[in-house]
Order: sequence, then C-alpha cells, then structure tokens
Amino acid sequence: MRSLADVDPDIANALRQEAQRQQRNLELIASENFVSDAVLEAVGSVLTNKYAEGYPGRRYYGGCEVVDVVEDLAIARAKELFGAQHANVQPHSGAQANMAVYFTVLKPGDVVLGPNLSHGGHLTAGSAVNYSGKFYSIVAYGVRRDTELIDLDEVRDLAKKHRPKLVIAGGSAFPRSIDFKPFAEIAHEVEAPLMADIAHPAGLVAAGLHPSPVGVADWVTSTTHKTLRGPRGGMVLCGSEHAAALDKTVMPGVQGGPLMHVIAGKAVAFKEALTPEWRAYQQQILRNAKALSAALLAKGYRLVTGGTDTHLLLLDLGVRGLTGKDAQEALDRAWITVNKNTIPFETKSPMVTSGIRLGTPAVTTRGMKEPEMAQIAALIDRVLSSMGSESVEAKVRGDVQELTNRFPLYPERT
Ligand code: DSN
Repeated sequence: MRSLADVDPDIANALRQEAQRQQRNLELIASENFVSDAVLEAVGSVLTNKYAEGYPGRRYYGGCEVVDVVEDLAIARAKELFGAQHANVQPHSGAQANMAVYFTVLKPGDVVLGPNLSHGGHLTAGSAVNYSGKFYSIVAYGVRRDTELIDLDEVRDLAKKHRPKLVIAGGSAFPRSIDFKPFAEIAHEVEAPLMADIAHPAGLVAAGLHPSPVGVADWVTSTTHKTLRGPRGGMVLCGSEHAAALDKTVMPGVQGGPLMHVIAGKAVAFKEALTPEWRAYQQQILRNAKALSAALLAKGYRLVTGGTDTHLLLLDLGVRGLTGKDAQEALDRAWITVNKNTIPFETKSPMVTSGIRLGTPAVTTRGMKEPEMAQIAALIDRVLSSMGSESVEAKVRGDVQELTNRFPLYPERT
C-alpha cells in the first residue's frame, strides 16, 4: 500500500504543517477541541467506504451488518450519556441537526422565535443570510442592555405577540449557562415546542455541570466536536414520540448516506464521555474559564456579562478602542488563536466586530490548568496592549512556544 506521502506529498505536507500549527499555537477558539487518538483512528477508518442510507436493521444497501453495530453503539451511548429516549447521530453538522428539527416541526413561512445572532445566538437560528432566515419568519430575542443576560420577559412578550411555531434556546456566544425550564414554560404557554441547541455546552451538560434540556425541551440539537470533544458532526435528541418523524426528516428528508466513519468517531467520543475522568476534565474546563476570566478582569478587560459560568468568555475590546478583527489578527501573529465576535448591541459589522471570543476546552485537553490560564491572560494582554508591535509579537511567539512545548499534542503527527 502506498502512503499518503508517496501518493500526494502536497496534502501529506499540509497535514503535517497543520499538526505542527496545532501543537505550536495556543488554541482558544471556544468551539474547537482536540480529539483523542482513538477518535482520530475511528474517523480515519475503512468505514468511510460504506454506503448505509437508512438506519440499523433497515438500510437501502447490503453489507451493512458491521456499520449497524457501530451506529447502534453510537445511539445507545448518546442516549445513556444524555438520558434521552431517542438519538439520531446521523446529522453531518449542527446546522443540519437544526435543519432536521425545523423540517420536522415547521412549514415554510412559520414564525420562529430564536436568539439574536449578534447577542450570542447562532446563524441557523434565523439569520437573514441562512436557510433558517429565508424559509421562516424569524422573531429574534436578545439580552438586556444592563445585565447582558437573556431577557426572559422579552421572550415571553414576543412569544405571546407572535405565537411562534417553534422557540429556540441556545447559541454560540453566551458566556452564561442557560436554564431551559423558563424557556419551556414560555414555549408551552403559546403551544409551541422548544428546541434547545446545546452545541457549545454539550460536554458540560453530559458531565452534569450545565442545566440539561433533556426532558425539558421537546428537541435537543448539538454538535459533537466542541466541549463534547468528538469528531466534527451533529446529533438530535428527542422523546420517543418524535423518533419516527425525526428519523424520516434526517434521511431521506435532508441527508443521504450517513458518514459511518464519523458516526464511529461519535460512538468512541460518547464512550469516553461516560467515564469519571470525563467529568473531571469538564470541571477543569470550567475552572480554567473562571481563572482566565479572573486574570483578564484583573488586567482591566471588560467581559460581556462580567465573567463566565461556561467554557467561553466574550471580551469587549471596543471600550479599549480596538476591533475584534485587529485583535484576532495581532493574536494570530503571536500564535494565539481566537475568533472575532460580535457583542450585544454591536455597532460594527460581523467581519470587524468589537469583541473576541475565547474558550478553554482545547487548552484544557492539552492538560493546562489555572497557572497556565494566568500566563495566557498575560500573553494576550501583552499583544493587545502593544497593538502592531512586531517585537512584542515576536517575544510572545517565543513564550507561546515555550508554553505549548510543555503540553505535547499528537507527537507522532508533527
Ligand atoms: N461556528 C460555531 C462556533 O464557532 O461557535 C457555531 O456553529
């Protein structure tokens, strides 16, 4: 068998360079993580060769007896992990998990009440440039200007006024945990189902460190690659009464053949997440986020909502006269990877923004703890306090490399 390096040295070289970048840089993008070698092995496996449209025991193709075992394990573990009655592990992404619920519950033109993207929501919860905003009539709720927390009074008023056919809770840049119970009460008051999107806190939910929407919301969607630390992908959880309708929407409704190699990776990640070590890991993610938050506050940074009780932090850099775009680029040059992010009541475009979003899952996976979070805050501060200084960026690059060298990542791939 010819190796990748023999067949395609360009791609082999790119893979090595990316492994080196991941090893060298401080990864602070809140939605990224590093999977285990076991998950990588499952995803890079012969299961990529198999067509398996349908579900275990009822496929449209022959030869599915082995992938049936894999998908059954993934489903059983997802159900056990989250205490759900039904799990569909086939969605290729979080966006497709959300689409599966919308297409199950809604008709084109229906009213949906969801979180405002620039207040911490998500593209697929009704952004005008996304399918959700094009197919449905979206009413957005936001956060309060004074507390920067979701305004449940506004959610209730909007629900009563617009009578949505679906209410969505969850997003991609809320630094605080979300209690799904009041959302469910509001949704059910207007006879709408509630969909909870837990793509970001799924790992914390699985570890019992964030309120769980299972049994509270009618539908739960998630990605599998953020705090959950599995392969890139999505899933949907729901009660048994919705199982048949959901499965039909996922396939043949919005997808064809499932990615069986990715479903194998999901099964492995769910098994890892069922261990006591997993809970300790998730606790450390939270401790690290609190430590990073405290260190940045001590240096005078303004955090949206004043802090965090999840894995993510949102820094308002507008008050320091900086844009998120410039900050992201300067930190990138210093080998610290973050993403620019809108903040509530944003005045700049999503390509510029006033904020940056930070998260601790990936650095926690590498074994970093509170002392390293204080170091990271100091490194960020050095770059942002001397914007554009090549000498500061060069010195920080050296310090980042010294720090990341102490926490090796995928050594056999670099
Ligand atoms: N793009 C993801 C994130 O970064 O949060 C959400 O889908």
